[in-house]
Amino acid sequence: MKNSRRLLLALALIGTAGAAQAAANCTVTLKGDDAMRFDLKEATVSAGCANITIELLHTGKLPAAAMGHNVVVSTTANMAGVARDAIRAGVANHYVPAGDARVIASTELIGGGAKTQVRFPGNKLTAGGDYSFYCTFPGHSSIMKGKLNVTR
Ligand SMILES: [Cu+2]
Repeated sequence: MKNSRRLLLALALIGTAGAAQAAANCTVTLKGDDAMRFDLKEATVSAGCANITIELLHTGKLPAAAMGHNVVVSTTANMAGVARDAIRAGVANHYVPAGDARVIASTELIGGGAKTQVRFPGNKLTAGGDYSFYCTFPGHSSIMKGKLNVTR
């Protein structure tokens, strides 16, 4: 009787651990506004996700030409270089350098009231790596950026 109770407790603990693992985060929702801010400074996703979805909602009213936002994901080390080259890529390319291997994922550029999303395989990220998400509209990445934590 005592043993079976212990077994049940052990099973319950295993069940809890399993639930924690199953809570892999595969979706991030970011809001950008007319004050050039993202609502999150940090987000967490799992490299084990078949696909990771990053949603961007522009909660402002200004048009994309004046206050456009996108979300780009790269290693933090590559952020400054990508943001610099993004300006040359221009608005026609959503301020994302075309075919740039440093860009792990990127959304289109949107204006106030719009929303967009990008989906990419979780295995493009490495658990524990140093990644950032940011907006590459000229001048925005110095403020519109956050840390993307990656778990297994
Ligand atoms: Cu922006």
